[in-house]
Amino acid sequence: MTTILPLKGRMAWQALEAHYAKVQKLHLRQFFGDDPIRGERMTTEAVGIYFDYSKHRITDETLTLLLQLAAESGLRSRIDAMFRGDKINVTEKRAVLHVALRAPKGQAIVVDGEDVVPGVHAVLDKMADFSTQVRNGEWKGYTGKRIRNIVNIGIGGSDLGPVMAYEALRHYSQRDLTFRFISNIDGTDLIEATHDLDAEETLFIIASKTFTTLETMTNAHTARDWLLKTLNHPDAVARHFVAVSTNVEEVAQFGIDTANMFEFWDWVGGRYSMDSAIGLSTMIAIGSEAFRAMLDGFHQMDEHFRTAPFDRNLPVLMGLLALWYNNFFDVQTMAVLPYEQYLKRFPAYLQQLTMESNGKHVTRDGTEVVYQTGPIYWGEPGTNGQHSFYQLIHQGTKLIPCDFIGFTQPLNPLGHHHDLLLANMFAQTEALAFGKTPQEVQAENIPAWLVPHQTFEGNRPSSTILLERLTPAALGKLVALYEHSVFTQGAIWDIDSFDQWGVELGKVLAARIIPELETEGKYPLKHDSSTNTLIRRYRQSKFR
Ligand code: G6Q
Repeated sequence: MTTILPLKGRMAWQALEAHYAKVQKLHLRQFFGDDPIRGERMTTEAVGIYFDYSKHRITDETLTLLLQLAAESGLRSRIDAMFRGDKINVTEKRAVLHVALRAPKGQAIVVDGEDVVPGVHAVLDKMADFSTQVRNGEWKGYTGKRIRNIVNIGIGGSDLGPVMAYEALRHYSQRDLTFRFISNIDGTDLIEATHDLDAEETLFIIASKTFTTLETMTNAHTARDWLLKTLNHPDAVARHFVAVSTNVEEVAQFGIDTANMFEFWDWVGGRYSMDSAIGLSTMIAIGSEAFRAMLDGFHQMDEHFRTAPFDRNLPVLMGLLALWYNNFFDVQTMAVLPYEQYLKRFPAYLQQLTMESNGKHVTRDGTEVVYQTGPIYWGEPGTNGQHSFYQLIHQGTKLIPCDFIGFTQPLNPLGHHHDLLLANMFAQTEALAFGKTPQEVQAENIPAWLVPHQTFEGNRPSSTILLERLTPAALGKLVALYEHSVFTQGAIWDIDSFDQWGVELGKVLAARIIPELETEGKYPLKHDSSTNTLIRRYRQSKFR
């Protein structure tokens, strides 16, 4: 076994530092001027995704060094360890096997002596059976009416994936079914999601890996009360509630028939679970065949990540580029800009995937890191963003690398809308890279005092990720692309990308304050003076 040095001790890291000093000021105008085929050369294509990374502030040498860093960081063996089912989530002592969720029948992945793939397919079959019954109206509510409304109750990983996938694949969804998602403990979420629904036609999916999460369980109990107010009999619960969980006891305790529980496993992290039973609402929306097509898309990207040489490996290249800016240019944030309205929730989904995974301050053995880890991800669909925050990306003082995501074929062809959409996307990548020089502005007869305002320095990097059509398979490929890019970065930083102690903390923090808000003032307050005063103010208003 080769020893892996701490990040800053790796030869490639040191070479990259020296290299950065040489190339940091070079301009994309010069790169493209010197190499007329850069825009063809610095691209790669795999599993139907065309990835153009030519508009990045890199030279061939940068890439060579980044790839060398990946090699010196043991990325290959880390990938193999994940796919083999090793317990690479070290702080929770768990395997990390979202890739098993999309492994085809017949492939074997062994965890603790057991091949997990047959279990995955058994749950998929059960989901398919249930989804079909809901979709074709065979699954009836307690009073015999067919189900028309599906409400997913879950939060974090048990919400963001289902919401994003539903929105992304809405084009393929069964239109006579209504889908709603409740996540927030704020009662408004539940009230607004249910106010116009008929309880007799409503099915709740309680999606919670642990089945103990405060928000989800509170919402689930309130939803049960809401249902029973109309249906008036405890037996109704079994017809109107199903569960997605790893916790059989709690599910049964709630009153859900465990025959209607869809299982998953502790080796599936919440933010990596949209392709597990957590995707039940997605499957009901688009049908089991389309869901399996999505899984196949995920699997194609998994295989690409596992087998492609790093210099043509999309997630590896993407991860290395993110690291280049994060660790050498000191970039703080990355924008994800889908030119596809159906992907409107994709940036929000990616925020959890990227930031919960790589927002870590110690390495796997607990040593404080001496370099930056996960950048902040954010974004909005184009062209909307162009009319707001793009100003800062073009002319602000911060460097923000962008991922532009587009599809050559529209799902809803309408006049020349799609040409206009993609023209905008391409134009943005061009303007960001090349800018507009003072001479170019002057040539337009702009008064001298306005020239600095209308000058664009350019040299703002972006990737362009182009696919043909937003199909279920394409969505699977895109999500897996980001999952493995996150993995690549985390492996090089030597952090545990699969735990989330910051989130666990949030789950217990409020517990102490809850009773203090629910009693009328006598409870002794032992917080700091700010928190005590806030609590008193709340109580005064509540018990006035
Ligand atoms: C994901 C996180 C977190 C989790 C939610 C919901 O990786 O762990 O977002 O998904 O806190 O947890 P439950 O599914 O257990 O309710």
